[in-house]
Amino acid sequence: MTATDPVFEPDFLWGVAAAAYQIEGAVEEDGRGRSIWDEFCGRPGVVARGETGDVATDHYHRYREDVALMRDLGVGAYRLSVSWPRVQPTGRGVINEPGLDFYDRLIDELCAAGIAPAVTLFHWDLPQALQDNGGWLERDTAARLADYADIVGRRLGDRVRMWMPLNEPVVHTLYGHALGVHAPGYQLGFGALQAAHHQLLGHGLAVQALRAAGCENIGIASNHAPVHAASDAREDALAADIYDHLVNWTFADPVLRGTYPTPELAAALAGPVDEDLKTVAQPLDWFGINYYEPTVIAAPAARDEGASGVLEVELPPGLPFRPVALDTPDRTDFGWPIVPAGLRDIVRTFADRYGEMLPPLYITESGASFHDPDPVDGRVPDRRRIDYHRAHLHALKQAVDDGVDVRGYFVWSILDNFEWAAGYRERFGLVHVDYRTLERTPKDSYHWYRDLIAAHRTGQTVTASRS
Ligand code: IFM
Repeated sequence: MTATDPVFEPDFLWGVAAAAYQIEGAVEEDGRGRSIWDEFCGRPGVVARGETGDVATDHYHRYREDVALMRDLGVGAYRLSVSWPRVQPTGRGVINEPGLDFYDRLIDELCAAGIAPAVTLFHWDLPQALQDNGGWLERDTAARLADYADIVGRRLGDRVRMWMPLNEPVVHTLYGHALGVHAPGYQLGFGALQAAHHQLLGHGLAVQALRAAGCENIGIASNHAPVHAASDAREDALAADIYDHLVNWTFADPVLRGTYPTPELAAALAGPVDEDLKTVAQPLDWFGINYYEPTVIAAPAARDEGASGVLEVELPPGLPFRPVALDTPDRTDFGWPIVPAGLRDIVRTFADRYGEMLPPLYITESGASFHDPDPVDGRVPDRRRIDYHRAHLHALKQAVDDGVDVRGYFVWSILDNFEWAAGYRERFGLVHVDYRTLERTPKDSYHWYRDLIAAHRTGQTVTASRS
C-alpha cells in the first residue's frame, strides 16, 4: 500500500473473481455435458477470431497453481462459479460425480490456503440440454436451478462461505436473449424479459434450496451502473429513466422489494407473476454489485437509424432510448469509459432507493481490460490497471464514509481469461496468462493488490452478515 491507497476497516473483505467457462477449459473431461457457450462458440463469426473456452486457462488442471497464486496474494475470498453441465450434464436428474469432485478438491484447496470460497451457481453456462428445452424462456429452468442448487449446496455447503445463485442476469438477458451477441444468441428484443423473470424466479427458488440444504450467507452478483440523461431535455430524461428501469431496477427491485419497477413490466410477463415475486424476494444476507461503467442515454433520434453502438453492438431501431458515447478520453483498451465516481454513485443510489431494506453490499466485480505487454524478465507492467482499481476503491470509500455498509471488493479477475464474444484479447487479470504455454505471470497490479491487502490484514474474516 502507498500513501495514495484508500484505507478500509480491517475486516473489509478483499477478493478476486473468475467464472467456470472463462477459465476452466477441459470441456470434454470427466463427463461434463455441453453448455450453451460450447454451442455458441461453434457458430461461425460470433466470437472474435473464432476463439472458444475449450482450453481457456486450463484452470481445471492447474487449479492448485492458481490457488497458490491467490494464497500469496493474500485474498480473503475467491469468487468462483460452478459449471452446471459438469455437475448435471443435461441440467436435470443424474449427478456427474467426477464433475462435483473437481469442486470438492478446489474448495478444499482454497480452505487449506485460508481463502473463503464464494460460489456462483449460474454464470451463463446453461447446460445445452436445458436450452434445447427452451432455456430461460421456459419456466421449468427455474426449478432445475433449484435442484442443482440443492445438489451443490449439500455437497459443498460445509465449506463455502458466500453463495450467489446468479451472476448478472441483466447481461445474460440483454446480450444473450435480446441482442443475440452472447449465448444462446436470441434476438428477442423486449421478449427477452421473460428470460429475466425466469432467472429471477430461479434465484428465489435456489436461495430456498440452498437454505434448506443448510447453506448460509446468500446473495447475488448483479450488474448495476448509473444511467445519465444526455441532456436536460425532457425527452432525454424520459429515455434515460426507461433505460434505468430496464437495466437496473428490473433486476434489483424484485430481489429486494418483491416488485417490478413498473406495473406495465409485470403485466407484460407470463405466469403467476405476483406469486413468483414473493419467491424471488427471499431475504438476502447481502447484495453484490458488479460495476464497470455508467451509461448515457438520449431520446431516439428523429430518424432512428438504430441506436448507437456504444454498447459494443448495434441496437435494433425503434427503441425508446439511444445510448450515446460518454464524453471522456479515459477508457480501457476494451473502449469502456473509466468512471470511478460511478461506483460511488451506484452504491449511494442503492442505499437511497432501498433504505432499511438493503442488506450489506459487496462489490462482487470491478475490473478493466488492458492489452498488457507480454512478460519481460517475469514482469508485466500494468500501471493503468493499478490506477483503475485504486481510483475505484477511493470512490467506494467515499460511499462507505457516507455510511453505506459495503463489506468487500472482488477484483475481476484473478487471471486473464476468455472474455466471451471478445475472446482472449481482452485481459482483465491480475495475473497474465500466456495462451500458448499457459504460463502464469503476476502483473504489477497483482503485487500492488497484495501489498494493499497485507496492509489491511489484521482481523480479516468472512462472517454471515445477517445474524
Ligand atoms: O468477464 C465478464 C464476467 O463474466 C461478468 N462480468 C463482466 C466481466 C467483464 O466483461
